[in-house]
Amino acid sequence: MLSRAEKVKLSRRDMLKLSAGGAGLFALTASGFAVPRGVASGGPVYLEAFPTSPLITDPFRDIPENQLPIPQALRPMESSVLSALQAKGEDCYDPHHQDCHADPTKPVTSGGYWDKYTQSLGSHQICHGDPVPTPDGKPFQWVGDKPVAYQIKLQVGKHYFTSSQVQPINSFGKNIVAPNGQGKQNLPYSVIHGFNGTFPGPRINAMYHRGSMVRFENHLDENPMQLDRRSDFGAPNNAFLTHLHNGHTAPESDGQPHYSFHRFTTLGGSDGDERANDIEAGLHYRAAWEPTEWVNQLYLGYPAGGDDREKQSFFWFHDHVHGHTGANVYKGMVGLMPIYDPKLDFGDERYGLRLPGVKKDYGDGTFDVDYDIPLALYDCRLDDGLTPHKDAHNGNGETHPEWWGKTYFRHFPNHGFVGDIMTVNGTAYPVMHVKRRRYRLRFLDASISRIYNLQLMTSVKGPIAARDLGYTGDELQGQYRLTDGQKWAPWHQIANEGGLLPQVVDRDSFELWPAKRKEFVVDFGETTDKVLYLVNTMKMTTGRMWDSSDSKYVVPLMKIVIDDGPVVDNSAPVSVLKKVVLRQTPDYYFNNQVVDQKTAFSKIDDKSIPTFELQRGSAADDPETEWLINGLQFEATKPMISVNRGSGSLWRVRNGGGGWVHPMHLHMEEHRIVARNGKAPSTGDARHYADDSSKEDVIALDPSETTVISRKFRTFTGPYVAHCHNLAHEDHNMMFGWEIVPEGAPTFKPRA
Ligand SMILES: [Cu+2]
Repeated sequence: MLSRAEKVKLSRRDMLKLSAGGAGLFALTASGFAVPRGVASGGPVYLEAFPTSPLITDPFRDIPENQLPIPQALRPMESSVLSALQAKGEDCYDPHHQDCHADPTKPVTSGGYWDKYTQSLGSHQICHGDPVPTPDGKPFQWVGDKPVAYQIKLQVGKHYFTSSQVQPINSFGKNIVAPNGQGKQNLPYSVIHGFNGTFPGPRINAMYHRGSMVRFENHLDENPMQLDRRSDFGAPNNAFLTHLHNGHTAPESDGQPHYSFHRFTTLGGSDGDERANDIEAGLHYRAAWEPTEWVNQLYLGYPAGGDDREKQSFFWFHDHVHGHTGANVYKGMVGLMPIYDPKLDFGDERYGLRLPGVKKDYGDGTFDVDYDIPLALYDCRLDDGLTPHKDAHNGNGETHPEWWGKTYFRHFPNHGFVGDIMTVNGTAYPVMHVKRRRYRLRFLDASISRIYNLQLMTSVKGPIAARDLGYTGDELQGQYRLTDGQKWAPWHQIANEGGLLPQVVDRDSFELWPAKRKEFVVDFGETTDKVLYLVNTMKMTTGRMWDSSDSKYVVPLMKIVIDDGPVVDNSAPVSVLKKVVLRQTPDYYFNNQVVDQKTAFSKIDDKSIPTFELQRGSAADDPETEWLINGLQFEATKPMISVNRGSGSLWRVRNGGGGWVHPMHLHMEEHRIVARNGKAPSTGDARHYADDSSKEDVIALDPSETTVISRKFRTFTGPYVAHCHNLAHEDHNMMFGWEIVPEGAPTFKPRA
């Protein structure tokens, strides 16, 4: 077996040299590609050089091949598939047979995991239909006697980011020829590892009170289309670990490396095989589902406490293999899961809150909703064949001309990873046709590091290539600019990632940080314009944080064409919606007591509150560690904090450094912001106000910012994680494990 050091190809010293590259200050070499300053002058050819993607020559073309893809609802597993699985002894509905490592005849009732959490590894701790708590003590109303069962295969697939031709350019923006000797040409496919082989993956439209059982299967050892799948990023063992971000989900269905460490090592009663040894030696990517393996993940559709006030609205599911989360997500492991509510928000604009949406019900537990559109943002870089490949896991500084035009990735521990092509639902510069009526737009930032500031604009001149405006280097990011954009601000925000807001909040523009979601009602009947552009105005040339503001940085992401003609719109007019309480406000907790906002706020300096500080730093025993929390790297064997099931408290989460921002994500239950830099949300930073007024699962942490949040830990026991969702930070250990133990069991807090 290779040693740990041999498997990690880049040493700590290499990392420090990398860091010397600084804040993405690139110089341009004679050959036309960018390298860090200080390197171009003759030092060793190093590392953090990015390719310049070829220019997409016909963006925003209004042709069928360039329409915005809108994922449609995944339908249930075929009954023949289900019966075949049952015949093999792999019944999705067997609560004790959750994965390919479980033995249905022997639910484990001993061992370290059982002793600590009183749960069996490989079993579902709560099933659809089980008695679960509700606020009034009445039985929780499950819909149907079983969850809807889905099958999702992790598959190799091909993906085209555009149907347009592309022109190879260098970082000066000048035309060059590709390594194949051709200039303008079609873009080749990029190989993805996707849910059912697509990017973005399938959309599951879920409904509260009805569970979804998703059987994820790893088929990444198969290549039926015989694609050229050589590349150098993604988990090296082709593993997946799917996390439903941020379902109220038991650890065994949560898809994260704290649980999976237990699942795949001896602590949980495994067999001490080579895989367990690898994981204990630090190869955490082996604690995930490898080819031929499968797992049934159960998403209950049960809000925390059975409480309507805890219902959320827009999940997404993505990969979480430790050390390779960024690479695997970038390689395509992204799926969308709006969750509706049979009481007020069930996808039918005639009833309940009357949010925009016309439902097509398939009668099998699945449905589609027109005028309710998910928009997943994702940025990428395409190989120029000239830029050397080398990062923390792969490459030796060689170039790959044969990979020209395909996705290029670096683990890039210093900053993060930003692309120069920005896509919506996997397509660069698409067109979306809409009618003059109200829509529900659900935004998701599925990027590794990029933060967006989004607006709608009109433009007479239309998009102009950044290079034609004289921009070079990092200023080429986004490829196009609007030079005469006029803002149209129709954003009526109704939800964030924590679910519906208490009330509609009007926005001029809005920031979207990695993994965050924001939902809006937009009324295209309020404008007489025919064409609008969705634009990004946040310049962010490295993964650290945004650059200083630049009013000329207006990058069009998507063209919206408003079609005239008769419309039917039964959704509530915005003026009506504004008078409605969308959501009853959930509680705050201090010392396991429900408290009001004022009391919670009065406790923000209390010494009993645990503090989690996000820091830059290294660790002697892991050359990949670039980030720490409370001085520690992620350690799957030692949770940083232990809490009792049913408890609730304040946590303090702080950005310990001035040079970076961190989207800090906490699994399991959403939190509420009690204070941001010592101020209550209503008096705090207006940029974050709408999120801070409700629940959320990602804290947007500005440089050196301190937040105090209110959390509760209901329903399940077991190991969870919290981590930065700049996936380059997460993959380099800005994560901590935490656990929920049964009521009355001993707990601990992080060291002061
Ligand atoms: Cu971070």
